[in-house]
Amino acid sequence: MAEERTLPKFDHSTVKISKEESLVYYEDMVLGRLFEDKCAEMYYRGKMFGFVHLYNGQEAVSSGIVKSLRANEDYVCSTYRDHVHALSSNVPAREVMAELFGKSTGCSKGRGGSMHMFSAEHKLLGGYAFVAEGIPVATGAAYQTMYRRKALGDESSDQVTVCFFGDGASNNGQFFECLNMAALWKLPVIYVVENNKWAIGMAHDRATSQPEIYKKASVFNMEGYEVDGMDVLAVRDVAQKAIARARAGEGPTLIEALTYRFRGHSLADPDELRDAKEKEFWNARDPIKKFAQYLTENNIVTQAELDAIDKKVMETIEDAVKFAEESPEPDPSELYDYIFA
Ligand SMILES: Cc1ncc(C[n+]2csc(CCOP(=O)(O)OP(=O)(O)O)c2C)c(N)n1
Ligand SMILES: [Mg+2]
Repeated sequence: MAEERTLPKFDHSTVKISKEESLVYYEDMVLGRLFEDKCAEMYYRGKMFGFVHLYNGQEAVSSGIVKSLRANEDYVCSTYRDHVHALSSNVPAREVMAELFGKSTGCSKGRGGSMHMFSAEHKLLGGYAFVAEGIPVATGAAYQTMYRRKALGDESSDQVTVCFFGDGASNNGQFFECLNMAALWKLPVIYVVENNKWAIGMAHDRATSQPEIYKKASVFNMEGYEVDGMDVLAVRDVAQKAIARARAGEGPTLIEALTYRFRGHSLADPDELRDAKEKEFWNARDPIKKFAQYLTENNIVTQAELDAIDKKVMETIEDAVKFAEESPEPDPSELYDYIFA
C-alpha cells in the first residue's frame, strides 16, 4: 500500500462549541450512518431499484459543512451520493426513504430515486448522476444570489451555496471553468471536494497530475483549504471561515476534505479492488467514534446521552421505512406531470 497522505493536524484547543451545538453535529452524523445502513438492508431486500451509492465514512464532511450553514436558507448541491447531504439539509428521513422506494411521498415525488434527491423547501438543489454536473448548477445558484443583491439591490440576498463533489469530478472540465468564473465574479459559493481517494476503481493519484486538489484553488486566486474530513470539528472550522468569506462578498473557497468511503462505490460494487490495509487505516478514523470520544473525554456529554441519541435516530429511521412502505406509488395518470420541456 502506498503511504497515506498525511492528514492535516487540527488544534482542538481552539474549538468553541456548546453542548447543544455538539449534539446537533453528532446526531446528524449518526442519522447519516444509520440511514445508509438501513438503506443497504432495504436494497438487498429488493425495495429499491437502480444504482444506490452510500455515504458511510464521509459523514463528518456533510455534517461539518451543512450544519454550519443557515438551515433552509443556504443552498446545497450534491451528486449521486446524496442521501446524507439531503438529511443534513433537513429533508425529513421519511421523504428520503420514500424517494428511494420510488413512492409519491418522496422528496422528488418518487421520480428521482437514489441519485436525484431534491427539495425546494430545504434549498437542496439536487443530486446529479453525471459526474461534475452539479458544479455549474451551484455556480449558477450563487450567481443569482449575487445578481439579486448587486443588480437588483436586494440586501436580503446573502445566501451561500455549497457544492459537494468527488475527487474524480475535480478532473472534469466543468470544475475548472466554474472555479474561474466564481473567482472572477467573487461568487458566494463553497466547492467541497470529498476526496475519498477513489473514483469507482480509479485511484485518485493515478488520475490527476496534482493530487492535492486544494492547491488548484491558487491558480484562480481563490482560497483553498485542506482538511481532515474524518474530523467534524476540523470541517466545521474551515466551513465557518469559508461561509464568513462568502457571506461578506469576499468570494468562493475550495475545500478539499480527505475522507474515505467505508463501502463499495455503489451497492452493486463487490469492493474487491481496495487494499485491506488501506481500509483498516481509514476505518480506524471513523468520524462518529472519534467525535463521540472527544465529547465524552472532554466531559461535554455522557455516553448515556449519546446512546439516547442513537436510539432516537434508530426510531426515526424505522418510522421512515414504515412511512415509505405504506406510501402509494405515483399514479400512472401523472406520468407526464412535472416534465420541463
Ligand atoms: C460524466 C460522467 N462520466 C462518467 C460517469 C460514471 N461514473 C459514475 S461515478 C464515477 C466516479 C466519480 O468519482 P468521484 O468524483 O471521486 O466521486 P465518488 O464516487 O468517489 O463519491 C464515474 C466515473 C458518470 N456518472 N458521469
Ligand atoms: Mg471519489
